[in-house]
Amino acid sequence: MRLDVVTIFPDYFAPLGLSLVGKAIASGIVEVGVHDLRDWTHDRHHTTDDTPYGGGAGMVMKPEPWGEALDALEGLSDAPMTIVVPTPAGRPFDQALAYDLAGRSRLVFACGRYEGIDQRVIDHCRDRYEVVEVSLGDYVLNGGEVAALAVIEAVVRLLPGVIGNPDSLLEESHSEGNEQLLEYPNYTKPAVWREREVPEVLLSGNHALIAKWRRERAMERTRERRPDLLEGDIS
Ligand code: 6GU
Repeated sequence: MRLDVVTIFPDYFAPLGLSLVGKAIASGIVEVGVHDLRDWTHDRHHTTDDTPYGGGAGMVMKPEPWGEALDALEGLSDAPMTIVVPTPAGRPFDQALAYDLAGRSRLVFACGRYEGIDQRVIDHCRDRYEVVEVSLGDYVLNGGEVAALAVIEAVVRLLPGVIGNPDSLLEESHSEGNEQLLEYPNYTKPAVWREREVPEVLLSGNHALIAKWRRERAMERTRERRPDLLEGDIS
């Protein structure tokens, strides 16, 4: 998979060199390019935004640098581009969308400020590429960079060969749709820590009993914290 990111803050993407995503890059499973939008400006101040037509607070990103940037990126690979636009006005990002994006050969992240990119850029892209506007949730970030990092991590860990033990992915994929529950609490050694004991059932070696206990804890948590995940689920 090839990933490109266009941003006015390329430094935000330094962490891509770390951890699991960094290893995926080093092993060639994913190829990443981070590009400074200002490289496609032509004025002495490298202007990327301007005041909104119709008035209002904040600034809107100008279309011309975006048009040039995306034209330039198109030439870097033959794979068809999916443009991912992080925006609080987007479709809620979830595991199903992460699997969808992981199945594509080329993602281009267009990171704008939260007031957004001139709508004509998105419309122009929709005529030429697949476009997915994604939101991480109902809160506002200053720009798309942190959201793009989150989406990239969620997607790259699904690529074949990235996760050492694919069983952990299997468990997740079984927990799609109405089967989705929050994870049960986990414990490791020591068996007693600051007078707190690990639940006895987990030390029993009785795998059926352990599975039952975990499902009950997961159900309890989900009912308490995310009842929306249980809607329409009769179990
Ligand atoms: Cl994807 N972008 C911005 N700017 N803010 C957000 C978001 C995305 N998701 C939640 N808040």
